[in-house]
Amino acid sequence: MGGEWGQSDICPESAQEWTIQVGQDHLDMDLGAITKYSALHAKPNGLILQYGTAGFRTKAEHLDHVMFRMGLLAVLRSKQTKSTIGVMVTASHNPEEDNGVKLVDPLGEMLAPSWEEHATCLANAEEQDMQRVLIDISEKEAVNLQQDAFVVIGRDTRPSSEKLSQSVIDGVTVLGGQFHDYGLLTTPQLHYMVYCRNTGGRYGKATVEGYYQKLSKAFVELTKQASCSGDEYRSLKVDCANGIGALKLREMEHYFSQGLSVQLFNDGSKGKLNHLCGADFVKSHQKPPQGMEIKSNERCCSFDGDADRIVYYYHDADGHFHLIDGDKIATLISSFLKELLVEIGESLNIGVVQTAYANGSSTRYLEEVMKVPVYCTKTGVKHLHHKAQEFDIGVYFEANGHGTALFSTAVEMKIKQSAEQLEDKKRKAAKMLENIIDLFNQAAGDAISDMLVIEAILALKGLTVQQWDALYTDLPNRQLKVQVADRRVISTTNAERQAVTPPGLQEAINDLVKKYKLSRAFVRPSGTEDVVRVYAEADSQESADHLAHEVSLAVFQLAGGIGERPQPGF
Ligand code: NG1
Ligand code: ZN
Repeated sequence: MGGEWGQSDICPESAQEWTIQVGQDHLDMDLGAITKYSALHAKPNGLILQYGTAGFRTKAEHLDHVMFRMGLLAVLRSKQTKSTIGVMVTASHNPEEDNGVKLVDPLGEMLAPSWEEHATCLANAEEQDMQRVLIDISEKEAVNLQQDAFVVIGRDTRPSSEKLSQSVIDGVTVLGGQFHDYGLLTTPQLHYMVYCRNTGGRYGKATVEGYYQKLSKAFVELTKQASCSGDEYRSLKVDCANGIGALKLREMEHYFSQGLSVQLFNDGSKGKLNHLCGADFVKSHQKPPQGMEIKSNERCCSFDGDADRIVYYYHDADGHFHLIDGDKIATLISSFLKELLVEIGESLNIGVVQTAYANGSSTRYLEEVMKVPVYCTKTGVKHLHHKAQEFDIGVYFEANGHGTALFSTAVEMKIKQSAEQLEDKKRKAAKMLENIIDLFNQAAGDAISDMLVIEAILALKGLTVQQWDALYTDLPNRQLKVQVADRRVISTTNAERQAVTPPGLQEAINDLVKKYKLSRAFVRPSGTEDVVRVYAEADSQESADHLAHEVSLAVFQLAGGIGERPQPGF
């Protein structure tokens, strides 16, 4: 989320209200050392940041104090949960000058909401109040300060990341926490490490080597069973957004090369991170990245800057660009899983989780053709992840390509048994499912893991990228941003599909939507940028564009727009 300079209303307690209630326990915090080190990572006066959809994100030069303090917080969280906690230094698809940080909870999940609030309070406390906030958090959360703490740290390839991760380490160390610095990692690799460490190695080995081996073994096993394995279709062009994905894919490629050959583009050797390339650029501009030459019908994909998102695309014979986004990825995956379950003869409950940004055609296809129940949650993977945990098999994807599949422990056990006990075709299908389960990163959406899952499914089903794309046709859509004085004036309900405030906005949107066929539109304040996002879809691109523009005008008028009025045309 963009940095704002002003008063925080998130932690309203004034310094005076913090009566000195330092209990015996807090003598275990070396307050003198904390003060001394904190001064070396001093907070710029008045800077207010919020732990948003994906942690803190802003210009790298404003983040030193936040990193130090997140090191402190990770130690408290680790002591409280008696588990390893992760800290990832990245700003994903944001420009190279930005950076960010997020904490990873014990099972590789996003930080619990109550701790997000603590993170915001701690990051925003002025220097003189910092200690008291720290003490308050440990009291509220009943942290046993004598408990050991262990924190693992990863970072992306931004020029600012190395120094910032050192500030995290300073925070961890000053509170007496132990740590392991993995150095350069993709975000999902760090989630994987945390998950492995907290499940006694059952999920996998907590090393990059362990990650490569686990995924590659599953992938090679799967592709061995594909009839067209090894032919010309088993090659893929990958745009790595000039980010960490390039480094890690290069390290990993020889592990899986017998099943797939990858050609890397935007590998960071010249271009700027996320600049005119990467999954976010391709999805939002609906065009190929720079620096990649695409021949017709070649299968291509793009990662984002920290390799937790992936989108596919190709050029058809007429040179038209076709994007295959997270919705179509979820459709491919869930239909394959459903087929395997039918083959094995298991009736497990499988659900797909989307957000309001999912294309209406994908939802219709999943519900009406595939007969898979679809659920909609608020934007942000933590919401999707939690919902997906409710099913035996939960597949979740944001339209932007962030997602994975989750399998309950009972399902994993059942499938393992089936793979041993069943015979012939059923056994083969169960083995396949066993490998697919291993191939998914169940801790977080993961571009490398998702890429291998998709490649395996396409190979096993003998599908070309065009056949995959033809499952359904996306409804034309448009996403826009509107600048307003305070985006918090917009509040929403029904998984962000309806605006509750400001008064009159939802009525205005309803009236506009009525003017177009197959149309839908909604607005919500972004959790990562200081803007209001507008989404519209309709039966033609022209209609979607018009509707999005008209809704932007309504937002501008009713929600305190600033700067220039939204103009038509894109
Ligand atoms: P915001 O800025 O809250 O819309 C964006 C993405 C989310 C999610 C987060 C975290 C869209 C419309 N929004 O959130 O899906 O990925 O960033 O990276 O794509
Ligand atoms: Zn990302």
